[in-house]
Amino acid sequence: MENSKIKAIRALEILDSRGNPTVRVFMTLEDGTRVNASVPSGASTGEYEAVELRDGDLGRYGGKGVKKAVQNINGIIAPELIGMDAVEQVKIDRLMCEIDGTENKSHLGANAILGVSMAAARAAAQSHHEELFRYMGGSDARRIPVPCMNILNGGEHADNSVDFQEFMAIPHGAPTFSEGLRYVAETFHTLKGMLKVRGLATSVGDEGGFAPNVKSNEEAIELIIEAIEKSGYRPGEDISIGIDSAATSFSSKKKDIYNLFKSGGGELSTEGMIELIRHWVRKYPIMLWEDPFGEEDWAGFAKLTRELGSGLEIVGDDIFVTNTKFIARGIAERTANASLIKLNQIGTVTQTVDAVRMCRDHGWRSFLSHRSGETADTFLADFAVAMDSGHLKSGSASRSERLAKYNRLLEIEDILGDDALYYWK
Ligand code: 2PG
Ligand code: MG
Repeated sequence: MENSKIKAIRALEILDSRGNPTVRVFMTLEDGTRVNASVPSGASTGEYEAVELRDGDLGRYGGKGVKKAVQNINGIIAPELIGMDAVEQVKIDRLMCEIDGTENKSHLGANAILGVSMAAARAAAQSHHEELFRYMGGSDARRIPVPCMNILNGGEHADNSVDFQEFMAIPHGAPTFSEGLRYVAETFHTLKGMLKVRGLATSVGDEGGFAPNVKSNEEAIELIIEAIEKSGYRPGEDISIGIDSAATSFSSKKKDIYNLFKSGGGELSTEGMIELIRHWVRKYPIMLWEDPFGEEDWAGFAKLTRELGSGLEIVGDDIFVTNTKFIARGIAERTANASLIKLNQIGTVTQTVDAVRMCRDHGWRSFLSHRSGETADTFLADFAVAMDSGHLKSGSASRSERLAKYNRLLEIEDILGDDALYYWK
């Protein structure tokens, strides 16, 4: 019989894919199981996300050090958790929230709490000789999410002329995950060739997508559609488009004014933005739109959902921050029809599962997501299969921290063999 009691927890300050400090947690169980888990970090963050504790010591990493979070794990969390069974995820997570004592985890830091929470899940799975996706999702966890590949980056993730943060290629028409991944990776390579021919930059943004200085946001989507066709795929049937405007990053809170300053596109009201989206959705094969409005523009979200929600997945990221309090309001007010799900926005595995469950219970989809600052940790891939979310985003077909998750999904597909499922809805 495995003894999955926690024997030791130790944290370390490491660097993420942007070279900024983040937290890695090592956990050892009584039966000798030893795992680690690393915490991601966002750039276009929502105001109400759980707090990522940073040292603020300008003498180290420009204030971005996480020594305090590490110390909170080693000095406060570890002594409380040692002796608990790693399978008791809900108890472990609840206890950490109680010790923290704040609503937004600002005392211990969501980066400290989440690292331990993820490590506990991974340790419990390993101790019980289970794959992580099966340990968390049960024996029927077998749907591999459609990879929404962010092949063109803008917004706060790239120094270019594109306002919208992410342009995703979604291979919903592929027969399997591995074929879908191939469809969009090939499209990524085709796009690179097209950019070269046009004399545009082929350097990549934070999530591994290209970041060219195109003339308008519209040119970005047209390039992608051309790349899909040139790769031998049918836009709208094999591959469709998803957009994350990350509109909070170019909105003025009070006035609901959107300033497309990167492209020089001028200012748009909420109504003007709806008009743009309506026009794009009519013209292009767009199936998903994340954060079309800023986090304060609940009315804009609801209006768009009323108008286009039957045929378009409208995803709230900054507005819901993976928090059941905001998702519940969104469900009551019909703000959207899906929520983005990011573990570090809320800060524990249990609360993230709660957010997914709330979505499922009300007919909403949950869209599992990495952060723009990542590590090689592949927890997200297993988690997405366990949550049966049907789709996930983990950046582009470049940068190893992005591909690590897609590669883990290839492994899971291989483990499942003929039992693996792959479909959009
Ligand atoms: C987003 C994410 C991930 P960030 O806005 O959806 O793509 O970006 O991690 O910077 O918040
Ligand atoms: Mg987003």
